[in-house]
Amino acid sequence: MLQQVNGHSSGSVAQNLPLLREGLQEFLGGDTPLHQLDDLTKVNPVTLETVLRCLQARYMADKFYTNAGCTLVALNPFKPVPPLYTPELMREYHAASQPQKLKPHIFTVGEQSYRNVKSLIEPVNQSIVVSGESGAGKTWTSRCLMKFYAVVAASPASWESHKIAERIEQRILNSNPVMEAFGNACTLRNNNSSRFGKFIQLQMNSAQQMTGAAVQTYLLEKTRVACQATNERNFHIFYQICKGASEDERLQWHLPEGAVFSWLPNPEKTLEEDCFEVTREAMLHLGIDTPTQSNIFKVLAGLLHLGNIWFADSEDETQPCQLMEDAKCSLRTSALLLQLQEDLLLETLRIRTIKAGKQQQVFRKPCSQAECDTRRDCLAKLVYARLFDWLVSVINSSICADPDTWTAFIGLLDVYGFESFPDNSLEQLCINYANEKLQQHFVAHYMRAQQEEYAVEGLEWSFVNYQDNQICLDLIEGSPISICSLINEECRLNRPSSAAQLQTRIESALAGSPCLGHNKLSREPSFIVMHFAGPVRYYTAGLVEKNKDPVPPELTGLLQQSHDPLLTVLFPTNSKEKTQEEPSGQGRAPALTVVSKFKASLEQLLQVLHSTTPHYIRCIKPNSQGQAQTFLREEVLSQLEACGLVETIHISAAGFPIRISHQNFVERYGLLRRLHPHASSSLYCQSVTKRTSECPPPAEEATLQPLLQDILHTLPALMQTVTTHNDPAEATTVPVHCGRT
Ligand code: AOV
Ligand code: MG
Repeated sequence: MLQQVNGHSSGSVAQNLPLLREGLQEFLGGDTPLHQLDDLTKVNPVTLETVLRCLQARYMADKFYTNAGCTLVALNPFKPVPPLYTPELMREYHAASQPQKLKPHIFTVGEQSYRNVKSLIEPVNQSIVVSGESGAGKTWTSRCLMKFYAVVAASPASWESHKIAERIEQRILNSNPVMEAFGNACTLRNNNSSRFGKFIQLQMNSAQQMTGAAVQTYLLEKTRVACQATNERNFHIFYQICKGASEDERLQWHLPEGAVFSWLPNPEKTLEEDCFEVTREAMLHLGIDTPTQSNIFKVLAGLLHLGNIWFADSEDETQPCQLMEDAKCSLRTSALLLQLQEDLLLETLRIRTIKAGKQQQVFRKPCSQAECDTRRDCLAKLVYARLFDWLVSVINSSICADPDTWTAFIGLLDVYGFESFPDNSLEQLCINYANEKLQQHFVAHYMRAQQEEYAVEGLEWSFVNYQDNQICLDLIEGSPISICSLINEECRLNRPSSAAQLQTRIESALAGSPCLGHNKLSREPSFIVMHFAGPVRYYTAGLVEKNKDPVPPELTGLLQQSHDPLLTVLFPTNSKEKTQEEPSGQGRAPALTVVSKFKASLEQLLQVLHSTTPHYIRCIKPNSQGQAQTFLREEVLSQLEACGLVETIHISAAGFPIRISHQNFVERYGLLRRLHPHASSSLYCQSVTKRTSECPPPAEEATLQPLLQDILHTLPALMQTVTTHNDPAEATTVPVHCGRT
């Protein structure tokens, strides 16, 4: 049971300590101009309109970061703001006795997480969840946070003993350009859109130095290798090799100037992400030497040539499709670059082998032109996805520290943001599903859990209503029937089913869900999900096939016969791996579908997040054109609504945002007891005072001053109320009221 202590008695502490009064005044704010209000809990009254006005005023005054209670709002400047990210500024936040008193910044969140790792008795893992829609600035933010830790958590010894290139922090930073070159692409929403999810654990030793890192990635959008939407591009790396290769390399990789590749749309678009040199340099630092790099780029060039192989339907169904005349050269070059036998490559692309009967007799069946195209695309996706995973494992082996050298981690989560395109398919369903899960983590952790705790502990509290996205998640992933279960069932039954049938099935089985939108005016079979961030129409054509993601065993078999050193590593010949990874030969139902694998990996991620102390950064996109100094109210408004920012501010303003464990509280502030009766009455609840055995002996007056300053630092609004549990065995937190009432 919690006991709430009236905070009025704490006035005497303020009399004794001018510092405390100053802190209180600042906390209460005043007639501050809107753009100078750096905490949205100080906006009065807190409504969507006032919050929007404040953010707009700040954006126009080049103030891109604003506190919003437990979260930090980050507006995308869409222009370089170098002074915001200098190492000097990083050090300033790091050295500050009270970083939260400096201007709101991602470095405050970074520093807070960093201090949390050490300040508690047991090292506690931290996570920083960066969210926001596509193009809002998540990847930028997590990159800056990594730079922050590379500066503030660098081990001093290594500066002397190693060259820059070998330093662990530098290697960790170098993982970014490599992973972005291979995993990011230009989309309609963002020129540098992450097409995979990433959770990086920055590993800290007991001296709070970063000793290593481990990257976990989630579902790369591999379909992009062979299929790009209008006005979008393939992964950056393909453009980098085509634009940045030397004369010699062009010869080696068969990439003459001006060569046209069907899998390389919009090459004329020049992006800063096209810089090949940066990728190569970073790969070198990660231990991927020049010959290995050349091998990788040669294989990628092989894929580009593969994409230029086209077939024409054969007039005689018993005969294989014809290779188009101008594709012959592409076939030869592709086979050469991938070190495959040309005729075997051709045969595998256009002839299916089926094992049937008791004796498992092998039948050969010519594929239709459409099937040949699918097999070609599948081959490219297979190679690219394995290459990406391999790169991640190489990066991990280069940056991961020995388990016994670190004690806690700070996790940075940067996944693909919510997206809605004219055409949405399984990729968008997975991406938006991931975003729903993260939103739910926030809702569950903050909105719900916090208020429920107040109720359980008997605190006076008027419940703040919030939008719970559980209903939407039930629609997507719930059991027994949900969108995922229906798509999976189609895969399991392995029956011919049209896009229209799938639409009907989803709409009839899930008609009761308020999150299934009314599907009118659809040009093709589709269904609409009302996501927390807005409605999205998903087209059902190809959904089941994408979910099955079938890999004909002949394709893996073909790649296993390659003489290329890299492909030999990516496609080893041991059969164990084959049965694990390719359960989905043609005609067979897959053991694990894309959606079910994704769901399992998301659940794992959330388990990790739940085991950490989370911090939230909400990235907001001020306009969808990516223009600086442009704040489109409507667009920002919908993002604020979607993430429930106003509700978050209400809960933060009225709630107890600062929580420290009971034990830690006693250890830290125990010696104030007795010595300072007023302080003790305000800082302490009776339960602590009663438990004399836990309290350190009383301190001298001299010790008290720094201690009170520490309190000021940790609990800027302790003037109000301090409560704690009577039974510390049962209770673990000491919520500190930080409100203004
Ligand atoms: P995202 O990660 O949230 O989208 P990014 O981090 O890639 O978005 O940001 C998009 C672009 O906005 C960047 O390429 C920069 O040009 C610009 N930008 C973002 N933050 C800043 C900043 N603090 N200062 C200057 N420019 C910035 V996606 O990956 O699409 O969900 O899947
Ligand atoms: Mg990104």
